[in-house]
Amino acid sequence: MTEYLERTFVALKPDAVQRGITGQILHRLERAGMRLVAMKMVTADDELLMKHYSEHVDKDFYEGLKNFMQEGPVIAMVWEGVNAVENIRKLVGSTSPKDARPGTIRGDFAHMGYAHADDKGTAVKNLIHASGEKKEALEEISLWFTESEIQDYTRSDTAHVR
Ligand code: IDP
Ligand code: MG
Repeated sequence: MTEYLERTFVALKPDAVQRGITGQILHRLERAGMRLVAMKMVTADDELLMKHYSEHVDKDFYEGLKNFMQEGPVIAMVWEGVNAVENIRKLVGSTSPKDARPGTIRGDFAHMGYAHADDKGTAVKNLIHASGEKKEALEEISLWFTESEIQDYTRSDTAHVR
């Protein structure tokens, strides 16, 4: 891999699965030329979520976030591409769907803001998680996947996208 070819961890949250829009979201990552190298459906237990969201466990919204993430299964994935961490965050959009720009996943498929979510006692339902930086990506990939679960194959458009 070159310095710029990266892997990142992505999870479709329970709202995306329950709304039946996983295909539309995955399509956006595929059409940008990202390569899907691992995927599984997981019901996240308390321990996995505490590790995944270790930076947030002490925050007021953690209880709501935990409940939201356990409303149903998530689709956990590893995606690979040039500057994949930054590029996928760009496709995902801002954390609060209220502020996420049109054209992003969170901006196009959701609209809830922090104030409304806090009033309801839930996390902002924003459809998708993507690692925020390279170090976080490495940690999250090894938390959710074993090395043997990560696959290798050639996308037919490889010459053009990486
Ligand atoms: P990110 O998912 O864009 O990286 P983080 O700040 O890491 O955002 O927060 C993790 C998740 O916790 C968010 O995606 C969102 O679902 C939820 N969240 C973050 N901040 C708040 C808040 O202030 N109120 C309610 N939910 C929040
Ligand atoms: Mg984050």
